[in-house]
Amino acid sequence: MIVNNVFLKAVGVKPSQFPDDKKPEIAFVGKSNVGKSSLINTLINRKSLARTSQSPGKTRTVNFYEVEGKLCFVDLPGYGYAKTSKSESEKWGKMIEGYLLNRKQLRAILLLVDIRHELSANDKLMYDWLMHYNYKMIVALTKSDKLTRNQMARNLAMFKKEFIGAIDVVPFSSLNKSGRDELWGTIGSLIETIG
Ligand SMILES: Nc1nc2c(ncn2[C@@H]2O[C@H](COP(=O)(O)OP(=O)(O)OP(=O)(O)O)[C@@H](O)[C@H]2O)c(=O)[nH]1
Ligand SMILES: [Mg+2]
Repeated sequence: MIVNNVFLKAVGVKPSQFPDDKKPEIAFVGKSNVGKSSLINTLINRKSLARTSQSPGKTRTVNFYEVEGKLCFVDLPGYGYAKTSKSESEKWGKMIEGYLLNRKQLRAILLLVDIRHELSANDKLMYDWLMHYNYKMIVALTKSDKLTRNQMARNLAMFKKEFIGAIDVVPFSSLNKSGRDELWGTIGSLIETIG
């Protein structure tokens, strides 16, 4: 997919601030610092339209990026940020639920996990919750540039078993762009079939 036309359409923390057009949306979900904003930048060929940071907790709002006038990528704040206070994490929960529940335009979730690590309790909760609600899910295994080919193959096989309900499980690197084409292929056919 060649992307020429993308812009930040809306930023919000509650449903009344979310855009109300009908474009299909894909939401990027995962632990803080796993690489959600970086993955969006890679998919849309932009260096830093979605703001990224070395320290977790960078994305604090729900950010809507319209892509080629056709679909919308939704960048969400990450979960499991250790320094977050209880009231902050309650706010996070409300914001995420406010988006994920009842969002008619939402067609699929792109769930991100770090390919190097075992799933956290929060990752498992999120996956189970998403499966329970029948979301269509694509999994990106991020930071694959940090592993050797053998390690990558081993962890990919492990994650495919964990994420048995996902449409696709794809090793990905925002450094060397590997996995980009496969992710676009899966996103493209999903949008074509379910619009
Ligand atoms: N080596 C490597 N680093 C990555 C990759 N993807 C992201 N990073 C780095 O990981 C850090 C976090 O990336 P972000 O894209 O900001 O992560 P995020 O999931 O949006 O984080 P929050 O907004 O805090 O939830 C940054 O320093 C990125 O450069 C990757 O594929 N490979
Ligand atoms: Mg982010």
